[in-house]
Amino acid sequence: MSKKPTYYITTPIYYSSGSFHLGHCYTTVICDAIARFRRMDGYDVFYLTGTDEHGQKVQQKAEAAGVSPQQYVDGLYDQITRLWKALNISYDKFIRTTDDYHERTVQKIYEKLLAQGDIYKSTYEGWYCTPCESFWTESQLHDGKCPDCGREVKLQKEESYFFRLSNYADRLIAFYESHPDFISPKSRMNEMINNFIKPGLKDLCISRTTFDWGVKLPFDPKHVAYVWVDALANYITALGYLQEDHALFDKYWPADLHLVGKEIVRFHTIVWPALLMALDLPMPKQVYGHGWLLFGNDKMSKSKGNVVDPFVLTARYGADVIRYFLLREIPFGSDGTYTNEALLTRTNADLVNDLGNLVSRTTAMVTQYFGGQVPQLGEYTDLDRELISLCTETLPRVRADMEQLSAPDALADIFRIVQRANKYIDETMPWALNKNGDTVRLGTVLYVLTECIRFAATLLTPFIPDTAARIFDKLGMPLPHDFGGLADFGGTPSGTAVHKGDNLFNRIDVDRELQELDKLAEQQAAETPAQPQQDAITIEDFSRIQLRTAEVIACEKVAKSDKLLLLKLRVGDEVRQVVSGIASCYTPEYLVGKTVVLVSNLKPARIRGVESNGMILCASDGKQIVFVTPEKDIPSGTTVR
Ligand code: ME8
Repeated sequence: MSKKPTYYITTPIYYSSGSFHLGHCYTTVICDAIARFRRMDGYDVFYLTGTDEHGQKVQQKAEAAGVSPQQYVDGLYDQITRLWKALNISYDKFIRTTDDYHERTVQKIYEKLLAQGDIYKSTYEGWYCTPCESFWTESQLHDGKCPDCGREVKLQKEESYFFRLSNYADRLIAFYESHPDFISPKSRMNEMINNFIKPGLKDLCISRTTFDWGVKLPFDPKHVAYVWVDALANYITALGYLQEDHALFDKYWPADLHLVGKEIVRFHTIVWPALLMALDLPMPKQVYGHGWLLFGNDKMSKSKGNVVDPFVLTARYGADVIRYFLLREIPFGSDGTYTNEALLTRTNADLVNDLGNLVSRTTAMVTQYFGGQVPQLGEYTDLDRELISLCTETLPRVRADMEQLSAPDALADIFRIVQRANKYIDETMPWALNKNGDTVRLGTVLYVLTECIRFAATLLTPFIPDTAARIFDKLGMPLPHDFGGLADFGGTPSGTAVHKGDNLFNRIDVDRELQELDKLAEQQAAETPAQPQQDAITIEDFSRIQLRTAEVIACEKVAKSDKLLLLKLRVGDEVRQVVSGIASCYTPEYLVGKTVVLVSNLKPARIRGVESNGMILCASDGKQIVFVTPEKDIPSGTTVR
């Protein structure tokens, strides 16, 4: 027997920094359908997914939740693995970037890059987007914000290690040119070359010192690995690269497909190949950047509060309804919109009407007219032959669609069998054949229909595996593990015992269900605790601000200003002068003798030429300003926290 060709497919590893929404399921469900299709089509498949558990964002979220980063990522790991189970995801391996073997290998990779001169130490100065864990230069920002997600960026200056990415620009372009399918769809290749490589590739900052939730660099442990290098390495560490047991690496690397969302194509087609070149490893065959699942006009995203909960949807409708929608409705490579209505309408049209009806009508007629046994086959007519050709031509079509990774086209092709078979029932009118006692023709018609269902269900197995299994159960046949049974029309033995059983899918009353879903969403919103703000500060951040009580011992107006007062404050043993913009609400006389709260470690500043050494805390609603004061007497200079 010849050895099976290998096929290594990966999803990105998911950030462990929030809960998961339907958009997150998109990449994983598509990869799952591709992986299942390839397995049935004779490949030895390795499907990898996992979680991206390090980084500043995770550390901040854990602090905000009052748990350790490890506890935090354990919780999210638990959540995502439950989600993949609910969606029937058939991954071969799940990697966590906190796994020991991964961390050790990332350290070895850094050591190797350092030893060969691909890494050097310098100072990073530039802009950082924490939610995207991305570095940007001033000129790359859009209106001062992150060009990827539009959120605030922070100016960072820190000692860092750099990867000599700039050395790889020419080799990258040459590689893209000689491998035109490497970046897909094609438009994304031009985007990479024109927007990122041609303007000049800068060396990449690949270590951080301002937090410690990451892989420590073995040669300088106050640095942790940049989370994107740590994350990208998962594709090879999971296979045993630089480890004692590297059999999987030898067998499966290079990857056949890294399927990723379009916003992270840049990391996968510039940083990742450059790192692989530095490590002298073969390039992955393809990086495909798919579009987004939109909710209204926005990318579905937890931070934008438009989350559709996949746990709720899978529990309510089952994995296959959600899988089918994601695989069929969103044109591959482009963005697609999610609405509850689109989900329900698509389910009713394709799964309830087309597929469900074909199976229930056929099994009901076999039961009614032939006591539940697949009848004998008579002579085929031209009409039968048309349907038979459609069935036998569909596997090559679906194979070609899946070569292009297009599940929507593959499903459209498979459903052509289903739709044509439903029409065939109307054309052949088995009930009339029964009435006329034409048992031979009736038997042939029902045999042809049973075979059509077998063909469609076999081809649907990678996409909606539970439904396919239920159909085969009704047909009294084992679920096929490959497409071998599609070589010939006529594979079903006559006499096979069929049973109708429950409907595959029940018709959904769309209006009523939409109301139910709205109610559920309201309930969920009421139960969901307010999300920590995007730019939430840590307790350490807060502790850098020194607040102290202070007594106003003198106060006067600042010359030529209607707004400013100059206050003299006693802060413990010290006297300070502070300028405050509260003249519209307070007279100097009123303030003398009052206790205020002072930000005592604010950098001194000159306001209208007058030195101000601190700031007093006030609340303002836009109309009035009131200063903050302790509820009871307390000595001046007391710490406030
Ligand atoms: O990017 N529509 O992780 P992630 C479609 N940790 N796909 C979506 C989506 C949406 N609305 N929202 C998210 C990361 N995704 C990194 C990857 S890999 C070395 C490191 C997709 O959890 C997104 O495009 O933010 C990506 O493919 C996947 O979910 C994980 O995103």
